[in-house]
Amino acid sequence: MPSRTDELTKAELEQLWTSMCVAERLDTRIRNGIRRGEFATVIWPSRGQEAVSAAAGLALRKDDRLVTTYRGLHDHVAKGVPLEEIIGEVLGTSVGASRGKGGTMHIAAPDVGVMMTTGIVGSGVPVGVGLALAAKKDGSDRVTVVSFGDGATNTGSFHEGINLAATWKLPVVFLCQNNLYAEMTPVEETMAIDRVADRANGVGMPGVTVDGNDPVATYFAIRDAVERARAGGGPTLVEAVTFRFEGHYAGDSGHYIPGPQLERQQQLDPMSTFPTALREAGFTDAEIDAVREYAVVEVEKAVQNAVSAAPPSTAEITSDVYGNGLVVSHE
Ligand SMILES: Cc1ncc(C[n+]2csc(CCOP(=O)(O)OP(=O)(O)O)c2C)c(N)n1
Ligand SMILES: [Mg+2]
Repeated sequence: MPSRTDELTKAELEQLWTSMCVAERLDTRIRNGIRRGEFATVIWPSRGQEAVSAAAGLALRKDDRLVTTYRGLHDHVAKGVPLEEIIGEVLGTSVGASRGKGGTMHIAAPDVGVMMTTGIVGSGVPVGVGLALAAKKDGSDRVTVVSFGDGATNTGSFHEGINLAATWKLPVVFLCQNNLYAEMTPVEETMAIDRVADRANGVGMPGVTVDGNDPVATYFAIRDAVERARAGGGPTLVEAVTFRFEGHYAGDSGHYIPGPQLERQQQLDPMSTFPTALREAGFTDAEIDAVREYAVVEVEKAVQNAVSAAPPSTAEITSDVYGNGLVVSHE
């Protein structure tokens, strides 16, 4: 049960719940559309991880930056990418955030701070470190959050990136969404430590583990790390422990997830537990349901617009692919 709910305003709690509901609906609606043959695409479901992304969204300013992964549709929602641009990109149409040329794995929306989505596990870490270095050199107080999975913390780019960020005290928060699996492999088969957050010790920065199914606790963990980074205190590794209820990709049945683990995790599903906390905070059932209905309506509107949008024009095949010869110098 969220413990610090009373420290948030009603509007903040509503923002968390709205972000969670929209992310959950978006993920479910796209999976349903694929299954029914309504459209063909691929997604890596974020079902179960909605509390983590909602918390990050609440903790960040619009001009703060986010780097995420293929399993990042919930992160895109939380950072404010318009739904039509997300679905448009997932369906490869001209209304997509990357004008339909990137697909699910390559959603970028710089206007709201989403600088990169990547399919290369661990590769977001050095990119996020570079964005943080740029902010520091520009004298900006912008913070960068890099979101990635537990498996990514086994890569060299993760260790190299966090070491550099800690050494140079860069304004970046490393957000590990530990969903207990990397593809089909459970986390205990890929690392000998209990807490991913302990990996921060080796490079001299704080590491915290938080219940990623509790959006309020996760919000405070990320907010503290963001404040520290903004104030010049350097990076933090935040490990949010959560669960991925679906398979690795839409279409993977997840048959390798043991039944008892699934049942135990279902008791902790944030989409079921957070409403209890909201009721205790004074929300009525009607208010809670209205947000769910809002999510259904908004997602459906965006799906219909994206489905009827044109594919990218061939004239655009090289636009946004090559640079304009622009040289950015940081003297
Ligand atoms: C460098 C690299 N190695 C391997 C892969 C294949 N791969 C795709 S997803 C994945 C699992 C990553 O797990 P995790 O970091 O926990 O993220 P999650 O999918 O659970 O969100 C792997 C190994 C890849 N995309 N990139
Ligand atoms: Mg994982």
